[in-house]
Amino acid sequence: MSDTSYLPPKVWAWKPGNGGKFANINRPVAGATHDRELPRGRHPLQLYSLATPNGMKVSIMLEELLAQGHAGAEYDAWLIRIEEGDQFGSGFVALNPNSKIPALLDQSGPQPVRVFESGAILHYLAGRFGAFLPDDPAARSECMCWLFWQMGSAPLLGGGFGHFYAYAPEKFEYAIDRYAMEAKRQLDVLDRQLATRDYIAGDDYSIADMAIWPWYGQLVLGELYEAAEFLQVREYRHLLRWAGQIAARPAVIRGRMVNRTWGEPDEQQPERHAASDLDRG
Ligand SMILES: N[C@@H](CCC(=O)N[C@@H](CS)C(=O)NCC(=O)O)C(=O)O
Repeated sequence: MSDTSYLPPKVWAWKPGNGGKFANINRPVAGATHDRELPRGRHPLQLYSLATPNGMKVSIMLEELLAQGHAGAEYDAWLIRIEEGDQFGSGFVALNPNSKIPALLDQSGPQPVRVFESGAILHYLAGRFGAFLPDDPAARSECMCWLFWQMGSAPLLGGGFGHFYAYAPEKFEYAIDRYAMEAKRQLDVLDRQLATRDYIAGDDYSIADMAIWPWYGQLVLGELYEAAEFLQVREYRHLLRWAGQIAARPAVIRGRMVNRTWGEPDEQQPERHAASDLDRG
């Protein structure tokens, strides 16, 4: 233990800007900070997002649906710049009171339907188009188990390991150890699962793969937190096989570009309003 251990005061008080990455957007209260309506396009589905792992789950799903021929999945993708606080605008908060991307508005019916939480959005779209979620009750339940597994597990990977390994203002051995252990345990869970099946929930590609790949697939491919060597991801060979297969899917390549504002210029598509926006000839 360090000799400068923190002794919590009787009552916690907010110290704005504690130095960590994203410190400027974190607040201990919810709700809108400013009035701002969201733009709306002409397509049935309006996506408000950013190409983080949680955000790209939905653009990947929409591109997969379009690739399967579901023309009703056409969408406008609008950029929400979370580092600039767009998620606290009144229009966004009306779609997602939790102020986090991604959020979806389905304006195809008589009343618009809002959906927030990436897992709920994947489930909503799978139900609406009858795709990427098995009909058979046992297979469907298996798929939902893994979807919920991702929603419960990834905060320990992102908010725990990723935060303390990559973003915190100082390196704390206790925190990095604790979350590296959990991250490796989760990678082993997935690796064992993928040793006996092609995809996470069985023989077919599903919304469980779309939820899990942006976190764990990108991590083992060395595209998250620059932690591939630290976590010795090459140990997880079944997971690596699956990660590479998913990364090569044309809809995944397209979906990852949507609402992206960093990386190589031809990988970025800050807004998407037509399929042709993602053509890279
Ligand atoms: N459980 C949520 C998590 C969404 C989430 O954490 N989004 C982050 C970006 S990956 C965000 O919008 N952060 C902005 C903020 O915290 O203010 C989901 O899966 O949709």
